Amino acid sequence: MAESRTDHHGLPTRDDRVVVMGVLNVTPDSFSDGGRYADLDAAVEHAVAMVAEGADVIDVGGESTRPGAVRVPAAEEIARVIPVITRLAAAGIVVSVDTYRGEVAERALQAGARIINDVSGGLGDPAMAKIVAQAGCPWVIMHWRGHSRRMTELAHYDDVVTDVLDELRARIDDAVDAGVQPGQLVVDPGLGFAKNAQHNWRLLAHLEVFVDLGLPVLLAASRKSFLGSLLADDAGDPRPTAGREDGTTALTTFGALAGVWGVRVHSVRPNVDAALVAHAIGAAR
Ligand code: PMM
Repeated sequence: MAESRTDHHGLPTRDDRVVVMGVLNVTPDSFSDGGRYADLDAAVEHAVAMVAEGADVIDVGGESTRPGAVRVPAAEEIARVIPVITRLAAAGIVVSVDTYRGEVAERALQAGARIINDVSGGLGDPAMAKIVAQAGCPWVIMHWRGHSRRMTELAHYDDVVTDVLDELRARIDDAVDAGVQPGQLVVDPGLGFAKNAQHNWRLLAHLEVFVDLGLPVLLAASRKSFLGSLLADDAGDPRPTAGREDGTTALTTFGALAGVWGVRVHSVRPNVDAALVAHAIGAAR
């Protein structure tokens, strides 16, 4: 089986499929796996299991970003993520840290994280861009309009595709102005962040405009609520997170065929399979 290799900034890529990033939320309140991996050994065990299933990166997050979530203090976020990152890095696992705090990013890099996954695209902390420029590491910049507490009220667009694209371009320009090399950047349209279900579907339908930016694109649709709404039962109740796996896998196939670099998912094995299927079709064209 092919292995992932890293480019000179440390971003993994593969010849046989898109990169699969396994989600490891070490928070008591994340929407789909919150609370289950708060214990250090259990978190490490789960990460190792995801790597065994084919995850190329483990994305460690210590603060929930679900709509309405309340922020945790930086010290608490650090206390949650650093011990896990230290253990995973020591085991040779490629770790990204899901944070928009520069201080947390810096500590995570010292502990062995190789990628910064910043859902605020640099807007959450003015210190972040300089830290990334200094470190030379890959930086996922996601489209973001504000903290979780108020993101529903920020979900207004003239045209969601062009607005998100323009706002992402501005984030790229800001990053480059701060000394970050374009080759360090990965872009993410930010499904579910200040977006309603219709916005998410429109972004997915036009994924190629993000791929055309010429930077790697990360797609993070796994178990999100727009899937729950689509797959609602006859009474209109959304499908619970555990039942959104097949929908997630369908989007991985779609995203891989649309040319994304990677997918961020909770359940690794089915998405690795989907990524291989998509690659086989692409390669046969
Ligand atoms: N979504 C969540 C967390 N981190 N990171 C990126 N780059 N893109 C996302 O869409 C994203 C993210 C929220 O989902 P979770 O609670 O399952 O981690």
